[in-house]
Amino acid sequence: MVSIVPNNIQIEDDRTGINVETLKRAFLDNLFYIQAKFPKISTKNDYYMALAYTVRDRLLNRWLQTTQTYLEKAPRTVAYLSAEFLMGPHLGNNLMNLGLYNVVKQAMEEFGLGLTDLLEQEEEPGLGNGGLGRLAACYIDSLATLEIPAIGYGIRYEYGIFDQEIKNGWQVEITDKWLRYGNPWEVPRPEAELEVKFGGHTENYTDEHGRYHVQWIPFKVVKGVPYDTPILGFQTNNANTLRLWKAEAPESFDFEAFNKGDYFGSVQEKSECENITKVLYPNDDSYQGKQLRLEQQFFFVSCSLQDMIRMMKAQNLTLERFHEHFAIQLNDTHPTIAVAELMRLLLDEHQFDWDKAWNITTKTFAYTNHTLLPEALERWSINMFGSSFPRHLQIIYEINLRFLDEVRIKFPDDGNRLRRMSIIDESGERYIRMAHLACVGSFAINGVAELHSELLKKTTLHDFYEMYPEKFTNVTNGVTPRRFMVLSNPRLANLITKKIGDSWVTNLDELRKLETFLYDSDFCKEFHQVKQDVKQDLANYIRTNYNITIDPNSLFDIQAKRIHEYKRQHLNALYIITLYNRIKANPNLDVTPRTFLFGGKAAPGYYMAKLIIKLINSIADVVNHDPDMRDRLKVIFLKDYNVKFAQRVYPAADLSEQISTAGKEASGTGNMKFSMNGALTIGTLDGANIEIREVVGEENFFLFGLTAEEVLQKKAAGYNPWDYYNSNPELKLAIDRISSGFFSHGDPNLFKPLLDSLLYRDQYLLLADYQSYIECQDRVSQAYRDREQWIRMSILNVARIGKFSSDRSIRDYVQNIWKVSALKVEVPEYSQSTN
Ligand code: NBY
Repeated sequence: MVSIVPNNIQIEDDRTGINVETLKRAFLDNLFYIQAKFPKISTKNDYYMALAYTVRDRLLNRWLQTTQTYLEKAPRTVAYLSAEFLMGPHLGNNLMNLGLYNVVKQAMEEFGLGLTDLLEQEEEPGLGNGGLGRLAACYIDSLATLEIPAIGYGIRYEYGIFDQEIKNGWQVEITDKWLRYGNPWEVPRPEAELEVKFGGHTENYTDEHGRYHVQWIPFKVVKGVPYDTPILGFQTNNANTLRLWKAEAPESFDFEAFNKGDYFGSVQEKSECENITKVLYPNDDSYQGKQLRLEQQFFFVSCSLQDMIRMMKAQNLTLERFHEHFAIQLNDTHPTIAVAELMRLLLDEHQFDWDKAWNITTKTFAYTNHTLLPEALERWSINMFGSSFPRHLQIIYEINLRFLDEVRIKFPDDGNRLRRMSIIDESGERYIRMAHLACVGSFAINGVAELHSELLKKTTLHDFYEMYPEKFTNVTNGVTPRRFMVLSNPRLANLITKKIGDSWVTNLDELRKLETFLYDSDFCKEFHQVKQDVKQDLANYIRTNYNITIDPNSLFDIQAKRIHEYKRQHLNALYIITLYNRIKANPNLDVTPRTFLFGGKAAPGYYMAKLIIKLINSIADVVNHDPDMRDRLKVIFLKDYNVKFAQRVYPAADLSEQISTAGKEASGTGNMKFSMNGALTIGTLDGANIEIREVVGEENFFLFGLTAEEVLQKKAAGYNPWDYYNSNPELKLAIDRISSGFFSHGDPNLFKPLLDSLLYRDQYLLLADYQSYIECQDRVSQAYRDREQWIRMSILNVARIGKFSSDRSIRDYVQNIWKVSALKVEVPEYSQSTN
């Protein structure tokens, strides 16, 4: 291999050197030449930027070597297509992965700068909503760490998920201007731009061989410009690429319009093109049929597929082998229009015949489902879809025609089945069912936890399971222990490493070795001390930012996730009110002091979720100001929960709230992050909770509530929430306290919609699960009093959580779905040579 590092110029020290003196010089150099500042006039952000560039320089050699290696060896490559990548801050992660954390910390200290302060400066790229986007980020980390050739393809939203403020207890959304101060981690590649078509019509023609073709004549063309971010694995040389697409107008001016004097018209057209990647839709687990959203999906999918085809050409590979070269994972149905777009590219632009194109397509895609909630399944109205993508509509019709023929042969005389399975929903206004297209167009279909994958086969995708049983599989989610243990909880990581060495970081099952120390009282003390110190850190943060003092000796009970009725933050709220009522009734009651912490954003259009936030803040207001509650109960809603803040929160939890209605949470991933950091879980038998309980041991997990099956039975039997309200005095009192206006300055109407929903529908069975939850919470309070036993339970959670490393998930995908191999990147040593 030819070295791509110029060896005739002396770049070693300034750009790649890693001793303290070199790092300091490089930092000052970047401050001067990139930020154009000298220390005296530098802001914190200038220092952050100078450091970010210093670190980026030290990534580039690995990144370019990786790119070159992949280009030369042309290995089978994973393309992870996701409308969301919720990466979190890059600087700390890159320092850790490069092994430069400590030396850089020292270098900064010698300038009188605190590294933690600089890390705080980074505005995280919030290019995702919640679990689904963060999962993509964890998988990108594991792919690089496992040295798997992979590309993450997505959208470079100019505005990511909104920033949340709380005003008078209500959520207020602020636009996320994450690019305001520039993004040092991305490299724009305007030379690699591509064109994407929209709208218009199709025309048929016959070529010189008498073959029939279709041509798409678009109404408009938009340019896609890739922005690349290196994703370095943990202590490897492999740095994969996250390639995010930005939409731009084809030319900066429409000269024709300009010449006609329509200056504003031409500028407007430009801004309409750029609208496509302007903003992330802030809904999680519910979709809205917005045309711009569909255009976002097609835009990034088309760019990505064209990019893959272009790469194969550059490597002199024939497109006949597309499916051998790429395994494309569809992260939910959001990129599923890729099935039709790959067909179009092969048919119309590369003259494949249908069967050949379909064979390639269906050997390329694999589909991950993330939800069973019917309101979250994407469907696009035929009219809307056809107006933006007339050619794709034809292709989808043809796919459906052939598919239904197949169904007819396998299941003769079953008209209902045909109607149920059709890619086109014809029951009223006609819709395209994207999950059906994904199932038909993919060779593998997976859910994200065992229960979820089983329920998919039994319910939502039952017909597809009967049609294609061999396509179905499960890959239980996982999370990266690098970001969520090593980086976010260095105290715990150091203690673990001191005991069992450091190989657990890439082989998380090794945490099992901690079980040997379960009755080692010194270890238990140290483990407890780590938790106390981390809780103290969070308490300090809360005192500084909220002016509320919380006691690190109280039980930190945390529910941090998007706000949704099925996640049941309001069930947690009902328990707080119950405790409050008990103490009011008996001020001398001996209670285990608790601090209830909530964090999470509500979709801006989701009224009920916003009302839940208001309820929590209203309860907090009353509880925190009631002298009877002092030193016993505190309630805090932490605003603007994001990845950066999550890294502070997981380490400090004693108790993790995973209380969704059984059968509704596909997996959950926060549950894993809490448990990894030694929190015990109070949870239902839902999503990955079941598997977490299985591995940590049922005696180390607080279980309550109905099972998924019981939930269905109860509903079928005619569930009536009033029965629970009328027969449970504590529940009645809690609800009555809200409806009386006790938490709303006497206003009985404020929370009425929420209470009506509970009493008249209660589709998530809060009232049915209330008693079981209360009793379980009381057991938690008891258990926390025996601190030594609690610590052992906590240690066992950490020791047995190995299964939930995203490395394991990625190995599952690699072996069972993608069939790709690792390719180690070699980086020639050059930093000593000066010839
Ligand atoms: O994906 C979540 C699931 O709720 C959770 O159980 C699972 O652990 C996680 C990872 O598999 N789903 C999720 O986060 N979904 C979204 O964020 C989302 C975003 C957009 C849309 C739908 C869902 N949309 O239709 O626009």
